[in-house]
Amino acid sequence: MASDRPRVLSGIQPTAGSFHLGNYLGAVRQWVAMQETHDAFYMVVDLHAITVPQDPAELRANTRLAAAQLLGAGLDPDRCTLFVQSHVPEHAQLGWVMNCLTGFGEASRMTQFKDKSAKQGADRATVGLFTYPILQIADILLYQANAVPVGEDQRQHIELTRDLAERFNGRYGQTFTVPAPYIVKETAKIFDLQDPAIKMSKSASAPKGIINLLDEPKTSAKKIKSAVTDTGTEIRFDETGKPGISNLLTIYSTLTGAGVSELEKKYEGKGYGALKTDLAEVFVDWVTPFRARTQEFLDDPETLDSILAKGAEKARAVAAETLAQAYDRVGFLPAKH
Ligand code: ATP
Ligand code: LTN
Repeated sequence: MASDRPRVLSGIQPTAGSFHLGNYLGAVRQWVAMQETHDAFYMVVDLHAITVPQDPAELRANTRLAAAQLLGAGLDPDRCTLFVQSHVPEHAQLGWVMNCLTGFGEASRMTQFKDKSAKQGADRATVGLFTYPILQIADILLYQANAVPVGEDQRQHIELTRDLAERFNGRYGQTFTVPAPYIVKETAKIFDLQDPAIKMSKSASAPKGIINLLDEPKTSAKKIKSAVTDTGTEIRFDETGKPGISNLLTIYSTLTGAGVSELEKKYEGKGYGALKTDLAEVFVDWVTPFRARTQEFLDDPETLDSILAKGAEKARAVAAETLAQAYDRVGFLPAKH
């Protein structure tokens, strides 16, 4: 089905059981909104997941779990194309071509690689982790995406994607759409509840600092109530002076739709405790139906798998066309059938 809407593409890794609140507010929330305005392609990036060691049974379960959470968050298979990256072999195929166009130095400057490889030690970090951003480039360019909704930490990868699209187009003729990052300023970086100097992250946050959406809501409510706050008592949005309170205000505002200044007024003269108690309740009210919807898809793996199979079929139709064009431009001899 051809569409005159702009294209959107994004992906999320099945590397943890549960999404966290940063994933939802920074990325997935935008995915849900953009199904209404864009021709939307969203995927669970299992090829990216194996850049660090994965237990096979867990990876398979987490891939289904990620898809169920995306549906639970509001993706609608009638409004978007939801699929699993490894079901579309064109990603790895275009990835190779892109590897051959990317400079070694250029790839070496990716901060995510530097952080993650430093954590693992140079000997344990794989070549796959090094070329991770280049596979991501292929993901995006295959779908001729105009916009890529992600959190702030992904900006550098999208910039590299733009550079590579322009390089390929310059060398071989117009082939790829040059994509733009779609990063919502307010929620681009949700911070750790215990350490508002770092982003909420499945690999870096301590358990008390991260809100996992599939945890018991009571557990998350407790974490919100014990979030670190700043000195003073005033509830005011001030990212440098009051990073803890500002983070809670961002979360509150996004989950309810109330403006930050409205919230500042509402809590004038009240203490941090009142804000945290109310936010805990807001979160529980939001997450309870999310968990129930996710569970419905987990309880019905046949439906889930059939959504993913249809998604892969739709995705392949688009990806195969772009790959054929790219192969032709590069000078590969067409295979005769
Ligand atoms: P890791 O800790 O392994 O890097 P992660 O917790 O950052 O993982 P990803 O799976 O890498 O999560 O991210 C999925 C999406 O969520 C990406 O678009 C990413 O930019 C976004 N995201 C992740 N953490 C945050 C955050 N704290 N605030 C806003 N967006 C985020
Ligand atoms: N690197 C991304 C996941 C990802 C992605 C993509 C995001 C893989 N391929 C294509 C946008 C577009 C991350 O969230 N860590």
